[in-house]
Amino acid sequence: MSGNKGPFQGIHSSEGLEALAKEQQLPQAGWQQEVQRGHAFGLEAADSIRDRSISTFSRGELPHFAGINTFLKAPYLEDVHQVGCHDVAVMGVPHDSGTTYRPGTRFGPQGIRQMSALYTPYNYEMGVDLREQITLCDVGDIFTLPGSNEKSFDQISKGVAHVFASGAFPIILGGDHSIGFPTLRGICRHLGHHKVGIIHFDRHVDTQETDLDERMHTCPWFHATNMVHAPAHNLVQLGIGGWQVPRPGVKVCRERNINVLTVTDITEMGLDAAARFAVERASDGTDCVYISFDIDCIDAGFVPGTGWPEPGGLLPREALKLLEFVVRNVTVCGLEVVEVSPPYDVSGITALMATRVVCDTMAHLVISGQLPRQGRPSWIQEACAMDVGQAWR
Ligand SMILES: [Mn+2]
Repeated sequence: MSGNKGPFQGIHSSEGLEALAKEQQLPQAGWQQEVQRGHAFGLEAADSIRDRSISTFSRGELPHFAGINTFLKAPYLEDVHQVGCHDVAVMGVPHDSGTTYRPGTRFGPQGIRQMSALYTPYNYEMGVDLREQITLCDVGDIFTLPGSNEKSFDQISKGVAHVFASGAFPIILGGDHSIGFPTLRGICRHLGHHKVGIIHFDRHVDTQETDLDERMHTCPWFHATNMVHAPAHNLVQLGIGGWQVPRPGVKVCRERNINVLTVTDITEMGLDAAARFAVERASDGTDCVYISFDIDCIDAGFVPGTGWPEPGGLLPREALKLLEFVVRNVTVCGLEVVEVSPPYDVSGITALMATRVVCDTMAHLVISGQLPRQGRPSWIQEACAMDVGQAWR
């Protein structure tokens, strides 16, 4: 508790007051670098402008409505060979050929980037300033092929493997949920003998072998948990329920001892207990945990821009608190946020929610000391093992 004698002393929560003090401790070097970059690349402002931090061409966060929309206005990294020089790399996977009902998630990465322009890199309660505390880049999108899930999967695995092996923390913006299998396959290629658990936020189990005779967005965890690196008993599913859970997938969850928590389970256990359960199961015998966040785990009223909206999901505050408890208490190796479909969105609120999930995760990684990384984690192997999944057709 700070010694702040603000007007609400003794009335409102200590978090609000503590945040006032935390902000003062944050450096400003990242901001100063951004100003210098603006001047170097975008010219100093016209003579009439008194604030000399402004440049002629917008080259950073400001103004929020201007500029080229990378994620959070992070520098666009055109040369992916340089990705290892960054703590975090955001990449888009504009793939929706695994969709079985409402399409449009191929526009998800651009929709999320656009809404992310609304955010500053600073969070009040957490006292985190991402610009000051980590280096972030946007490597752009994977070159997916809408005519073929399987060829797109190969592209996705290769791209994710490259970023993961570089030591940069991978954040993947989907895309439909079919990408869950190839993203994790990319990570598994560089795990050596190490193992990965999966914490999966969703209304749907996504565990059936095929849907409409192909590997669709209802199928990623059947195939992911066939990989030796990703045991099924380390898969935890949070928020499952409703009228869109296919019975073949339920059978697989039963047969493979997958951990399924409904929304009622989570709210009755309490968010911290549910997160503790998820962390324990996902990390039991594994070296790191992958987080797959399907935006439809949240009640459909908050996320209309998605492929299979389902009422009765988590409230945004519940989902964010669960995410906080999970990320701060487990070794995280990557994050994907999937199923944002801008054509079905309203005022960009679904994309905004996805932005929030990504930014909150980065902040929790900073607070828990996982970012910036002090050297390459031991579970990342330089050698690439292509043969990690079972043969498919
Ligand atoms: Mn879903």
